[in-house]
Amino acid sequence: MNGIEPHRKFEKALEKAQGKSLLILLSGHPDPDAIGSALAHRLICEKMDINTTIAHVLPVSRPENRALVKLLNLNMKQVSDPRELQEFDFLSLVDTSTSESTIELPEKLKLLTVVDHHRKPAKLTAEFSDVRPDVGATCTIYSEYLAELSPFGSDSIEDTRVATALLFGIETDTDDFSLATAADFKAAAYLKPHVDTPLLLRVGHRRMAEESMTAIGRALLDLEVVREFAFASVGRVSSTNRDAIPTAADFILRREDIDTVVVFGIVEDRIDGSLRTNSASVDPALFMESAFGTDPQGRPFGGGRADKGGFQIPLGILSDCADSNVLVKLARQAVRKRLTRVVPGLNGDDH
Ligand SMILES: [Mn+2]
Repeated sequence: MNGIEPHRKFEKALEKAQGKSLLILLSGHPDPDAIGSALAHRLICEKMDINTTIAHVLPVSRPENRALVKLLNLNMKQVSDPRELQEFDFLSLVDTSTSESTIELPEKLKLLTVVDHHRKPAKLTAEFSDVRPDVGATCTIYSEYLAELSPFGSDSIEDTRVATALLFGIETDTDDFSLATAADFKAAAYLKPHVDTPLLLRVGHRRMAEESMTAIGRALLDLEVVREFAFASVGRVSSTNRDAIPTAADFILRREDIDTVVVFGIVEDRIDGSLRTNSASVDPALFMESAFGTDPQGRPFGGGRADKGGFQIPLGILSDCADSNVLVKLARQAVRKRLTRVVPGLNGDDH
């Protein structure tokens, strides 16, 4: 790294928030990488006399993520009303560079820091940003910051909590280290002596809600395959079990003749989908944008990184449709139609 090291610039940017209040707003459904990063961010802020709150709009949806929150006794605030954000002066984003789209942010809230490992957006207006698409997890970057700015002590409960969450974040974002880079392993080695291993084992024991398993069953029945591409609808799922969608996508991708899969469902008032690929020629972000385009504000409906992506499309007035079966069918037709733009051979009729 040229010039001043990133952790020093990060610290310098945070100095602006000293004595003020800072919001870490997680995007989407908080995942372990975002949660671990947020905890590390808060730990650094607290030592700098910055009053810090971790908040999220959408619920923590996967059972293992709920277990993480519960077992580590994490204090995160779920917000739904923009007025709840009025008290904050500064905003920090972790594991994303775009702020949560389902809530309107107060104008005076200033974006102070962005630390992420997804692809950098064209425009980024944060005071400080450290975006490294070449590392497996944002928790890896925060582990480096912590090692420099707030090294772990030997018997602090808070340090154990943060180290455990960070390691779980790296573990989940790198598919149990199979996608981990040298930087991720280095961070994991730093964290390991401070981790509560029995707790990590309990959290990592992945359980699935009944509703999710049923939804995955529906996706398998709905599966449509065109050469190496597959897509399927899980139908309607509650926002608590929204992760049935990526879980189904991960599962279907294991089929040996498929290299790219899109699974979607209806969650509350939107179509919510996941893409998974192990094809060298599919770029998830490009795939999403070519298929689904952008919203009226010019923001893409979907985004992605190397091997995965997601999209959310509001249903608008269609969400008033009382007949869930009709709605699921309409959504399937609409998504399928869009996919024909990027999947040659997916013409013909819906089944
Ligand atoms: Mn991540």
